[in-house]
Amino acid sequence: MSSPEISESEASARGRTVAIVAARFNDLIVSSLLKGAQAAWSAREGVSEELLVVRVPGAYELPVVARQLAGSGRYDAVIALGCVIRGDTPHFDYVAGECARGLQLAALETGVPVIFGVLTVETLEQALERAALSAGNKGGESMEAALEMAAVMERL
Ligand code: INI
Repeated sequence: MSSPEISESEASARGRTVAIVAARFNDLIVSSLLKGAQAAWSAREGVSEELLVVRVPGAYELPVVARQLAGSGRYDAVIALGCVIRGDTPHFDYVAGECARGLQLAALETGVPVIFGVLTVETLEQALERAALSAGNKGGESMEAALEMAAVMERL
């Protein structure tokens, strides 16, 4: 077996298929994460496929769709994008916790990487920082993680 270590530059998008599931809750933030992910995809050498983007009401609904996409056999990786802000909700822990748990389960059950592109923050300001289109956009980072994980899984 060749080394499973993948350098970032090796993780090209050539021949890859990636699906994104994105929450509509906190849409100002999530739309920006989506743009970051789409920009990172388009910037990669070798892109040929269209990205599939599915929208759902909130972060709590991300796992069921991620599980369906991951289990379809059509995608090398699935990215879940959302934003849960503690200040907004007394049920932060349930929404954020179940979302994270469900996304990990979707990955473990299917063997398809499911990337956790969900911001879990205290304030809107913290969310805006991580959704900025300039640098450190969590959506863009999620796309990079998705392509790296697709390459890692292919080698194992
Ligand atoms: N969904 C989010 O994505 N982020 C939040 O901050 C949030 N808050 O604040 O409650 C939120 N709630 C909705 C939840 O994800 C479900 O859509 C809803 O409970 C219906 O199941």
